[in-house]
Amino acid sequence: MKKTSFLLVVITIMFTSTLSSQTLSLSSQNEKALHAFPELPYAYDALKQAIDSETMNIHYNKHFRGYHSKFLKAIEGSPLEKQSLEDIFANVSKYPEAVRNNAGGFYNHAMFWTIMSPDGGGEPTGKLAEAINKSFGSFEAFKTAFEKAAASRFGSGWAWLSVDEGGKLFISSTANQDNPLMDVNEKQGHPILCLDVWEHAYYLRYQNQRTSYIGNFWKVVNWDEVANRMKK
Ligand code: MN3
Repeated sequence: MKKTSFLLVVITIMFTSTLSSQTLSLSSQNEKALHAFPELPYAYDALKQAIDSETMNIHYNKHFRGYHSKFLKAIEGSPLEKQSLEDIFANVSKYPEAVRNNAGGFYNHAMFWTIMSPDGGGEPTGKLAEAINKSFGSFEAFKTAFEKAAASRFGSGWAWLSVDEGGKLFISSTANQDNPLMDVNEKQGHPILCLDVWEHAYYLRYQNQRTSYIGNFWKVVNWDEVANRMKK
């Protein structure tokens, strides 16, 4: 009798734990499909030519993770849970402020990590170089215009290089966590390069020297990824 009830308890525990691990793997699979939290594609100190390890760690683990979890909370139980970020941005003016801020914060940072690389820097080549020359005259002229957009953004925001409807490149800057995909912009486009100019992105190392941070950014730009984004 004692043996039988012991066996029952063991079987029940095994069954319950199998069930809950199945539920767990199912929900993490769903999360993988849409709005999953991406891994940082390099070590925290990998971009030290431009960004110090401590800033990268705090930026990724605190700020970025915060936007992601607040975004999930803001869309919880709404139809937006099944929409891509691009679709959400196309109508973002209709949604609560928390969706705009946190969907933006999630998308912008996820993109920012990928357009930088420890093997980055130098100059773009091929079709991207051609497109930059066509739109801005030269790579140097493009850099100057992008730096101006990044440096002159008052308060917190981002600088962008995007492709417009006609396939032409343009530079813009947005406030807070807005981005060029949002319907709140006068001119919308698909972003292919971005730079975070919030103080949290550079203050530990550069303090008030935003222009030094912008200057060092060019040393880590992943032009291959920017070119990939232009193709899409
Ligand atoms: Mn940031």
